[in-house]
Amino acid sequence: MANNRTLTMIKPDAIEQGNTGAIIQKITNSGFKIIALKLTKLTTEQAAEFYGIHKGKKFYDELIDFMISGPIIAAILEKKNAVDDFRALIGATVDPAEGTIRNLFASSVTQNAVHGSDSDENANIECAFHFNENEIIDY
Ligand code: DGI
Repeated sequence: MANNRTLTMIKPDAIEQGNTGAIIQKITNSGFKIIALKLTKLTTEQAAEFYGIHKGKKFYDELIDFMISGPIIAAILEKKNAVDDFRALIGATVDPAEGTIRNLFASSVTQNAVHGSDSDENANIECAFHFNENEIIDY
């Protein structure tokens, strides 16, 4: 059965450019319920753990430098079929479709405004990475 939770991060570029409100509005208007939310700043170690799968790739250093360059907003979103529906809302890593959050707000392939979990398994891991159970609100 598909998970009903996904993890998003509003990335440093989007916060710096003042796009946080517009992005959250698109997320909630698309039927996602925010059940956990925090402003935080990743350490190098945290960014390296979160993106460990990409270690060694040519874009890795740029990715880590970017993700620690300013604060991020992490959130857990709830919706039926959350992972796939949120990936559709944010758009692809490269050439995101017209009207998607990345199409509207990304500055480059790396500086792409938002993260969305890519599988139910990773959603569970990433939600636990950013939030304790007592930070998740049932309402
Ligand atoms: O799940 P995504 O965020 O869409 O993509 P991912 O998990 O494969 O990669 C994590 C981030 O790394 C992605 O949001 C942007 C960056 N990235 C991925 N592939 C490339 C890349 N950056 C550059 N410059 N070139 C890439 O091919």
